Amino acid sequence: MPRAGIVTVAGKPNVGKSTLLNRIVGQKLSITSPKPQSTRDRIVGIHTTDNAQMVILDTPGLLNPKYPLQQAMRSTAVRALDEADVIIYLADATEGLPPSLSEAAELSAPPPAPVIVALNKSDALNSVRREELASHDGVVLISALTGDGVPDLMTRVARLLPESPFLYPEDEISTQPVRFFVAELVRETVLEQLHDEVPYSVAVQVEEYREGSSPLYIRAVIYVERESQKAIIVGGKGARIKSLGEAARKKIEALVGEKVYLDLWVKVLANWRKNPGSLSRFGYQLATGKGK
Ligand SMILES: Nc1nc2c(ncn2[C@@H]2O[C@H](COP(=O)(O)OP(=O)(O)OP(=O)(O)O)[C@@H](O)[C@H]2O)c(=O)[nH]1
Ligand SMILES: [Mg+2]
Repeated sequence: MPRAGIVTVAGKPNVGKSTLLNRIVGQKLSITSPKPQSTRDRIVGIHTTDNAQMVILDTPGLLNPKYPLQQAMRSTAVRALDEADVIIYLADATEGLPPSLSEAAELSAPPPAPVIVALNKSDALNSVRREELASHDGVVLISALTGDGVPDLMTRVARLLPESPFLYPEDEISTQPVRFFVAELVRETVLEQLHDEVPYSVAVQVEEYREGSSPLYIRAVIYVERESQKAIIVGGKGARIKSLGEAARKKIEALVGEKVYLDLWVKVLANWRKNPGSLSRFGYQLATGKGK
């Protein structure tokens, strides 16, 4: 009997969860950034081998929420922990041994699935420190960036999966639609090119995706919270939005494997991060009361 199940990757912001998902799936699905809080949704990546299928859930970094968008991010991460068959608790090796997942995430009850503690960014350690950390029982040292230690982690995860037929066709790599990933790539580009509060005030929606057109026509809207942010995104003589559009278009072309015409717009949706209606419009789900 093969093994199959849900593997949730959770941990503090910026520890490399999305980089790990991309490494396991072998394709850039989840956006990554040196800035924390880049992932806001649950990102699904599917990894299938001869005898195991892992449905990997990348999650927003666990933090203490300060406003409704962060509450939605936290409850998304907590729900993904509840759904897991196996949990990879990822931490930054350069910060030493982490507190337990329950402690770090301030969970009201321990997570229901077995937890593997993986310390990432081992490439940034000196050899003495690396050996010292590797000597701790129950800790797997990895580098999502170089791939070091990832096969060993995968073997340990596979052993903990329940016996089950595969849940998805073997060649499936995600359950999310391409337009979701397109919007995320635009947001990643904003994280790369803009700083301070602006990227955090940005949400992106694909409003038109003209299947069959050549080049593939995609209209996407960058939503910001204030007029002043809109002015920054547009830039002098439209220079910034042009450069955002060019960089995002290249990433989208790599994803869809064809030429793309990216029609990029900027709109203001005042204080959307605090507004439940706006959050649900962007697909960010606030807590249902459970698991908070
Ligand atoms: N040196 C090193 N850097 C890494 C490694 N893995 C990830 N990073 C870097 O760490 C930063 C954060 O990576 P992400 O994958 O976006 O982290 P995350 O945990 O998904 O972050 P959030 O979604 O914001 O919670 C990026 O700059 C990555 O390139 C690693 O193994 N080694
Ligand atoms: Mg992430």
